Amino acid sequence: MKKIAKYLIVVILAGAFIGITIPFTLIIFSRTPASTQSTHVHIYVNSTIFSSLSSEIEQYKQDVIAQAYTVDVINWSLNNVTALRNDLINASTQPLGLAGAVLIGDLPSAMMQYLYYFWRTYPIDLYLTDLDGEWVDNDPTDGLLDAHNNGTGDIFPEIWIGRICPESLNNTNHLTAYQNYFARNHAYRTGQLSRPHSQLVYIDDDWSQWYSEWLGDMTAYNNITAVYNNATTTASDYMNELTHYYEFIHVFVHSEAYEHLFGLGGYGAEGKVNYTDILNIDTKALFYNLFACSAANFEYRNNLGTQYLFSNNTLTVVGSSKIGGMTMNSYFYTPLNQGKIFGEAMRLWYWNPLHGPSDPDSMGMTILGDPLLTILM
Ligand SMILES: [Ca+2]
Ligand SMILES: [Ca+2]
Ligand SMILES: [Ca+2]
Repeated sequence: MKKIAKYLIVVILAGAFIGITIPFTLIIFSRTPASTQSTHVHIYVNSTIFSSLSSEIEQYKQDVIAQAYTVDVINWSLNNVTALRNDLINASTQPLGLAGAVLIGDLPSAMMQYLYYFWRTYPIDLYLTDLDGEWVDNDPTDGLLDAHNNGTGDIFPEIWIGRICPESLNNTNHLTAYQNYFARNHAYRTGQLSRPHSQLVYIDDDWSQWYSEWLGDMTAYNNITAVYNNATTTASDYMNELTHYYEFIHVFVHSEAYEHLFGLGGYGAEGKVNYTDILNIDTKALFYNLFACSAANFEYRNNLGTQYLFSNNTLTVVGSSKIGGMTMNSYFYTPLNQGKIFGEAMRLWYWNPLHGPSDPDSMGMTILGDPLLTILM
């Protein structure tokens, strides 16, 4: 057969195959999480800290390889979040694909604006995990995103991201914070740091009436301590709980980026816990989920989420960089219970049918710390 004839048959067959399968594929998988067959990870390290953390990064890389991932460590110097997203998109189209990325150091983030009594801004890492959706900036001069649409893809995340950066803290030596973080990260991965497999669920007044619903969604742990009596849940009681040996703490409390406000309505009538308190408390938990408005706004000076992360033993913090927090928690905790990594559990949570990325209150959900850990290591 002549070459041209072979070519035509291949084209016709391929055309028929694509024509038949694509419509069905789109219908069948339109609300099912895009699979992450890829086991390839990008670790971006800000060039300003790359050489001073070289041994820590190498150890971390080896630990991730030991998890059966392939790893590219990238010395990154561009302060341009579009360039970072394009690099992720490009990686995802290569033969190895891309499961997710770890951002170490002060790396760029997209900022979005929203109206809640007044105009506010927040860093949005969904911009870096939804690789095929459309991000709209109506007035590009301000550099703030305004809308998120399906575009030619969908609004759901294809990959996961986690940030390891203490540089928003002005009360901590940053180099020491990085070194201590990676030391305990390695210790956890090698069984040298562990806790009783347990969770504290701490629900302050404005959410306590739904305690049974919240607790029903806490599907990662069997050993759960629940505190939801309105009179008991106070700043001082919570600070005491932070010194106890739980593996995971999930707290529901009104917050600003820099402090928790206990009591009805967010006025702090039952006391406040600010970033300095978190710095000074000998916290024991390894993981946190902060249902605490803006606590994970990692661009905010001395934000709580970053302060928790670089507190004594912490490995990973989940929270919102804006008003809102995690609802439909079982979509996050069930994957964790199955041994999935934090990054993938968050990615799957974003695919939940009711409070995924179409809900503005979900769009700030982010991971501070290592997204490659599991609670079952
Ligand atoms: Ca804008
Ligand atoms: Ca997408
Ligand atoms: Ca209370």
